[in-house]
Amino acid sequence: MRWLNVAKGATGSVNFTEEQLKKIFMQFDENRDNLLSKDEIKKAFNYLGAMIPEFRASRGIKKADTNGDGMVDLSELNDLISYAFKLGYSVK
Ligand SMILES: [Ca+2]
Ligand SMILES: [Ca+2]
Repeated sequence: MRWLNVAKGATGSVNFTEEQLKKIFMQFDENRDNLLSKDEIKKAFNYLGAMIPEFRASRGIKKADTNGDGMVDLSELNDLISYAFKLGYSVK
C-alpha cells in the first residue's frame, strides 16, 4: 500500500498522527472528568514508550497549562498534543 510508505519515517516505524495521540491521551483520563492530571499524562507518556514519563508529563503540563491549575483541560489539550507530536512517538 503506497500511502503507508509515505507515512513511514526513517526508522521504518509509523508515527502517530495528532488525532491518534489525542485519542490516546483521552483514554488515560481515568476518572472521566475531562481533565488530565499529571499522573494521567504520565501514564499516557509511559504507554507511548517515553524514556522518562515523569519528565515528559511535567514539561507537557508546563507547555499546555494556560490557566495554571496543574491540569490539562480540553481547551489546553491541543498544546499538550503538539508537544507530544513533536517528540515523534510511533506505533509499536
Ligand atoms: Ca482526569
Ligand atoms: Ca489547566
